[in-house]
Order: sequence, then structure tokens, then C-alpha cells
Amino acid sequence: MQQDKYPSRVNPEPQVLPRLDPVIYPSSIRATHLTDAHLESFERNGYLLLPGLFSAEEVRQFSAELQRMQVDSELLASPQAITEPDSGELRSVFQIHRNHPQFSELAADPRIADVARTILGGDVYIHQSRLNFKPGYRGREFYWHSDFETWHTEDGMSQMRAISCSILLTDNDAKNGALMLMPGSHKEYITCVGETPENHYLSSLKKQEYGVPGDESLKYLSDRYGIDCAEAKAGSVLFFDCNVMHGSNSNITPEPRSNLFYVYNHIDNRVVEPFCGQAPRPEFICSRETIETL
Ligand code: 6CS
Ligand code: FE
Repeated sequence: MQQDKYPSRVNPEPQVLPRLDPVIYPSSIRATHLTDAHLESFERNGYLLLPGLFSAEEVRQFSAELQRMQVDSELLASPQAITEPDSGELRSVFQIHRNHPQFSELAADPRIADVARTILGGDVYIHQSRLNFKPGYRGREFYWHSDFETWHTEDGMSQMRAISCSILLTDNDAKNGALMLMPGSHKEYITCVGETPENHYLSSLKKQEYGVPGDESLKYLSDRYGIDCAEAKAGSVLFFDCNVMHGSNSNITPEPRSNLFYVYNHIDNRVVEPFCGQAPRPEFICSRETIETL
């Protein structure tokens, strides 16, 4: 077993631990559309919002696929399809980079993959991908969390060397539950309390209760860093560090707030055994067996 640099869900009290890994790794690749100012901003804030990276026509094509997925009975019956806790509506579809050719191709698009290579320092693969629908009226929140805390504890991701890329398929704003992030919080690691239950993913992907920080930890972070809201138009792309504290409100407006997510991980940071000692989560949530450099 590898030494655990970021133990979480172990101690009865939460701790604030320092980040021990770089935010931006040395790289021989520089995405052509990334300036020094973009990289400085990502290093400082732990996220970067690039407006208008995808055209209206591209967004239309991705959304057409999304609409097709919503009525695909085979897909809806598969484990990859996660439903809302109360309304039963479609909440997320996982593993879109393998099961939907259009979205496999998109994962390798240099507008996003080159940003991952620039920040993570070379070859990357998809650790996780999904489509989040956040339906209108009753689309539930994603409570505050650091993705890395979960990927480390439940998947065995050793180092902070992964980023998420969210492609906005609808306009995201404060009303429909745009992502909120605490800028700078990626430099501290907040440990969580409570032992991971068996098969935690069956409930956590609908409503997460373990691997979320306590109220005092959130107060500490929000006093220190504040809260930004990633408001942007469809076609914009939000990149964010694996350890930045983030979450989103529910969507009670009539219109859905839908985004595509790709998580890029550096090839040298492939997952090991989960640090919580539980069985690994299924392949559709965490790439373990099929690792393909993009
Ligand atoms: O458990 C996971 O891996 C997922 N859960 C959340 C709330 N965000 C990150 C990740 O997609
Ligand atoms: Fe997340």
C-alpha cells in the first residue's frame, strides 16, 4: 500500500492539511489559446473560465445527443444513468467518453485536452466523464466537496494531478444552479469525517453525505477565500483543479442547466487501491482497467 499523503475519513475531527503537489506542472506543451495570465489565474484561483470555446452549432449537436439520451430506455436502465433522489428524473450519465462516439471524440479535442496537458504536464487520460442534466423545477444540488477527496479516498488517486473540464450546454447563471467555487481553496486539503460506507457510490452520486466537509470547515474556507459563481453562456468551458472546493444549488427554474464533464488525469497518476480500504468503485465511475492516453 502506498503511503497516504492525504488521509481523510479517518480522524474523528476534521483537519486542514497543506497541498503537497503543484497546481501547474512543468510542461513542454502549451495550448495555443492559453496566455500566461490564464495560467496565473488558474494557479491562484484553482479554476479558469474560457467563454465561447465551442460554437452555437457544436452546442446544438451536443444537446441533440443529450435529448436522445433522455429517452433511450436501454441507457436509462443502465448503471451509468443516475436519477434524481426525489423526482426520479435523469441527473447524470457517466462514462460518456466510452459509450457515445461524439463524446469520445470531444474528449480529445485540443481546445480542452491541450489545456489539461499544459496544466498537468504531458500525457493525460480520462479518469471520469459524465453529463450532468440538472433538470428544471426539481434538479437537486451538488453539495460542497473537493473532488480529489473522493477520488483519493474511494478511487485511490494518489496525487493532486487531475483537472475537470466542464463544457456548458446551456447558459449557467446564479438562478439555475451554476457551479460555485471557493477561489484559492485548492491549496488546502480539508479532511472529512465519517467512515466510507460500502457501495457508497449508489447513494453518493444522487446525494453525497460522506466526503463532504463539516460546517466549520466550510466557514473557515469561505471566510478565507470567498465564493465565486461560474456564470457563463452555453459553449463556454470551465476548467477547475481537482481539489478546489465547489458545489451548486438546486435548479427550480423551468429550464435545465446541463453541462458535460471530463476529468483529465496525468498518466503517471493512475489510480492505485482505494485509500479507504473498500472495494474499488466500478469502471464507469473511475478508469482503472482501460487507460487510454489521448
Ligand atoms: O464521486 C464522484 O466521483 C463524483 N461526485 C461528485 C459530487 N463530484 C465529482 C465526481 O464526479
Ligand atoms: Fe465535483
